[in-house]
Amino acid sequence: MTFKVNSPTVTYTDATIESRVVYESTDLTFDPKTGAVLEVTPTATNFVFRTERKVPRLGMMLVGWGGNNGSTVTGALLANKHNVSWNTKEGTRNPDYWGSLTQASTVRLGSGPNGDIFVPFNHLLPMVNPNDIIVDGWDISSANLGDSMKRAQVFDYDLQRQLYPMMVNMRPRPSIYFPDFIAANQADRADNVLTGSKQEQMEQIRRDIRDFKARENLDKVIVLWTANTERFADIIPGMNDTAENILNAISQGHSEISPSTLFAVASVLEGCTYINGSPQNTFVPGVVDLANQRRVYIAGDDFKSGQTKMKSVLVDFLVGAGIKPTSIVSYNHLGNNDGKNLSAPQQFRSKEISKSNVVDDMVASNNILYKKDEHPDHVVVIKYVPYVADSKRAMDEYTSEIFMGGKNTIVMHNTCEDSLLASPLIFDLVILAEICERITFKTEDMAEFDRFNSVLSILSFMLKAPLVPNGTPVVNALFRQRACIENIFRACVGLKPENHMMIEHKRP
Ligand code: NAI
Ligand code: DG6
Repeated sequence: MTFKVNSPTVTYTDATIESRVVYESTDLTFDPKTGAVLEVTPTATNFVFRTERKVPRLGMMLVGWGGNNGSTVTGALLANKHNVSWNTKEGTRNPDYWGSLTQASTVRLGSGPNGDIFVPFNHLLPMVNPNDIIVDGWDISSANLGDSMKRAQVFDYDLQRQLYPMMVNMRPRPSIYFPDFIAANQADRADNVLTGSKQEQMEQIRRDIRDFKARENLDKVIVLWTANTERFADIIPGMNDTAENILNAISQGHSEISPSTLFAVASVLEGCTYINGSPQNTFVPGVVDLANQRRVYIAGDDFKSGQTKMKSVLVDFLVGAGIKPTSIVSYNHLGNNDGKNLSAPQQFRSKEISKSNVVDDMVASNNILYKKDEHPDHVVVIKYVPYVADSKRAMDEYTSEIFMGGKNTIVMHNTCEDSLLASPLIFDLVILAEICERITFKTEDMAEFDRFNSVLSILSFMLKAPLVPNGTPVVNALFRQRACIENIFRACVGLKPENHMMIEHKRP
C-alpha cells in the first residue's frame, strides 16, 4: 500500500486496518396484489471492517496444472519473478501481468490540481504479490511443466527456451480420473491417476494439500480447478443435496460424485478456499452446505475471459442505453485441448449453459424493453479446429431493435490466445480470495467479527456464471461486478464508494 487514509473513522495498527463505515442502501415495500413498489426507504447500517495487514506466504494448487492455463500461469509467474525478457520479431519483450485486475488496472483516489489521481488496484489493500505465490498441483497427464508449456504452444519460442529449465522438474501430482466425467478423447493423456475408492482418493488429495503446506512452510493454500470441463453431475435427493449426504455418498463411492466435487470437498475439509474455473456443477448443494458449515470460501463458475466479458459489457451498454438486443449469436472455434474436450456433447453442454445465462440480469432489469420472461434469442456454438491451437477465434452477432422500428446489427471478431486471457484471471481469483480471507466485519447486531458468506460472490468479475448465496441476485454486468470489489475494498480503508457524481467539478 502506498497511501494512508486520514480519517477519524479509520484506525491503523501493526496488525490491522479498522474502518467504521455507514453502508447506505434502500428498502422497498410492495403491493401484495400487484407486486408494484409502494414505498422506497433509504437505510443506513453501521459496519466496522477489519483487515489483517500481514500478507501471508501463499500456496496455490491448480487442478489441471499441466494444461494450457496451468502451464501458462506457472511460466508467467516465473518470467515475472525472475524478470525474464525474450526476443520476438518485433523486438525484446518484458514480462507483465496485463489482463489482471489487481496487477494491471487502477482505481481513482480523487482529484489533484492536474486532474484525477489513480493508483494501482493492488494498492487499495495489502495483497499478495503474484511473484511470491508458490505453485503446485495435480494433473492426470504426467508431463512435467516444461513439456506442458511446450505442448500448450502459448508462449513465444525464446520465452519457452528460457523457462524450460525452471519448469522441467515441476511434476503434477497424480489426480482423480473418472473417465465418465470428461470427454473420451482425453483418455490418451490420463497416465498419472490415483487408484482406490473415492474416499481413498479424496483422502490422498487432502494429504497432498497438507504435504504442500508443510513442505513449503505456507501460511495458507488456495485450490483452483483449471482442469477439463466435466459434464454436469445429477443432483440426487439424499445423495449430494446436504453436507451429511455428500460425505456419505463419497464414502459409499457413489457414481455421480465427480472428480471436481471430490477436490472441492477435500479442499473445504482442509479449510482451503476452492475456486472453480470451469463450468460444471462442482458445487452441488451438498458442497455449498459443507462450505457454509465449515465457513470456508468457495467461488465459481468458469473463467470469464474474452467473448463473455465483451457480452457482459455490450449487452449492459445496449440495455442501459434503451436499446433492445433481440438476437445474440456467439460462435467460436479453437484448437487447444480445451476445444478438443468441448467437442464432446456433454462437456459442450456444460459450457453452453455457463455461456448462455450471462445476459439474464441485464434483460430482466429493463421492463420497458422486455416483457416478463421475454429474452433475446441467444445461441452459442463452439467448434474444434486443431490447426488454430490456443488462438481462439470468436465471432459474435448482436441484433437489436432501435428507435421507431429500426434494426441495428453489430458484428465482432476476436482472435487471441485463450490462455493469455484466462491466466491473469487465475492470479486475480486467488489474490482476491486470499485478501477476502483477511477481511472481517461487524454490524451493531453482530456479537463477533465475521467473514463474508462462504459463497464468495465478490469474485464474480472473473467468472462467467457467478455462484451466489441462495436467494441473492446474480450480477453479470461487468462494471457492476468491478465496482463491487472496488467499493468493498474502499470501505475497508474508510473511503466512500466511487459514485462518479464529481459534484465538486460541477459547481458554478
Ligand atoms: P487444458 O485442456 O489445456 O488443460 C486442462 C488440464 O486438465 C489438462 O492438462 C488435463 O490433463 C487436466 N485434467 C483433466 N481432468 C483432470 C483431473 N480430473 N484432475 C487433474 N487434471 C485433469 O485446458 P485449458 O485451456 O487449460 O482450460 C482449462 C479449463 O478452464 C477448461 O475447463 C476450460 O473450459 C476452462 N476455461 C478456459 C478458459 C480460457 O480462456 N483458456 C476460459 C474459461 C474457462
Ligand atoms: C471455447 O469457447 C472454449 C472455452 O473454454 C472458452 O474459451 C472459455 O470459456 C472462454 O470463454 P469466454 O466466453 O469467456 O471468452
